[in-house]
Amino acid sequence: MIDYSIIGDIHIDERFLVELDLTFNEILGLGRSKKAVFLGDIFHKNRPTPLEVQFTLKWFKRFKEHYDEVIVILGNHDLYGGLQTTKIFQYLGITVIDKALWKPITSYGSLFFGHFFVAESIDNYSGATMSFKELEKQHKYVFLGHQHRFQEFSRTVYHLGSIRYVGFGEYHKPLPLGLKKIAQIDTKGELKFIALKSPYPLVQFNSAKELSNHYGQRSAIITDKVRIVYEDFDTYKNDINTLATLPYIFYEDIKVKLDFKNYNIVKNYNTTLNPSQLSTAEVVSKWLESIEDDEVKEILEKESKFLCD
Ligand SMILES: [Mn+2]
Repeated sequence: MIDYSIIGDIHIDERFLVELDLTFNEILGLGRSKKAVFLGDIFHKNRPTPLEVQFTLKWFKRFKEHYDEVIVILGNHDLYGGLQTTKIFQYLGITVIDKALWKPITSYGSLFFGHFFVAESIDNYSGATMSFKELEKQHKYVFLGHQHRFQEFSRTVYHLGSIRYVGFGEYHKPLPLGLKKIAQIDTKGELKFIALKSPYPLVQFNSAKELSNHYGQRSAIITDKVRIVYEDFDTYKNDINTLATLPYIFYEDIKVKLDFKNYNIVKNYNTTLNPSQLSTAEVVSKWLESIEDDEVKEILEKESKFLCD
C-alpha cells in the first residue's frame, strides 16, 4: 500500500495542456495512495489565465477523488500580490499549506517537503546557504521542489524535479538527471521513484543538419521541445535560410540560441575584451560592429535586442 505519492513542480501553462493531461493520467495510473503531496509551483504564471484555472480545478478535483488526501505546498509561482493563488483549492477539500514547507510525522519517521534550494542545489542561483545536511539529520526523507532537475543529495534527500520540462535549463545529458519522475513511499517507509513516459522530451542540436538527421522522414507532428544552439557564427549564417524550410511540423516553435560569446566574439573579433567585465549587451554590440554582411547584421541586431533584454 502506498502511503505518499510526491509530485514535483507541475507549472500548469495553457500552451501545454495536452502534455499535462497525458502526464496527469499517467500519474493516476501509477496507483492510489493515502496522500498526494504537490511540491508547489502549481501554476506557471503568477496570474493564471481563465483556461489554466479551469484546467487546474478540473484536475485537482480528480486528484482529490483519487487520493484520500491531497496536500499542496506554496511555490514561488503561486503568489500574486501577496495572495496565494492555490488557496482556491480549499473549496475542493484540498489541504493548502501557506508556507513553502510541510513536515508531517509518520510511523516510519518525519518527512520534509519544501519548495526552495539548498546550498548544494545544482541550480542554486539564489545563493541559498543552508546545507541539505541540516535537513538530512532531522528527517527520514526530504523532498524539495523549486529546482526543475532531479538531484539526489543523499539516499534520503532529493530535489524531485518538475514533472514536465519547463525550460532548457533542464537540458541534461546523459540521463537520468534529466528524467522526469514522481516518488512514492509505501506504508513501511520504502521509497521508490517512477520515471514518467508522457512529458515531451527536450532535444537539442547544434545545426539544422543535425536536426534533420534526427527526424529523418518524419511527417507526424513533433511534440518534442527543440532547441538549436549555435556555437559559431558561420554555422548560424549558413543555417538561417534552411531553418525556414525545414519540412517538419513542430507543436511548439523551435528555439534558437546563439552561444558564441566565448567561442567567437571575444576570441576572434576583439582580443582586448575581457568577457567577465562586460554585459552580454556590450559584447553583442561589439561583435555586431564587426560584421560586414549588412543583411545578416540587421537580423542579428533585432535578435540580439531580444536576447539581451
Ligand atoms: Mn518551479
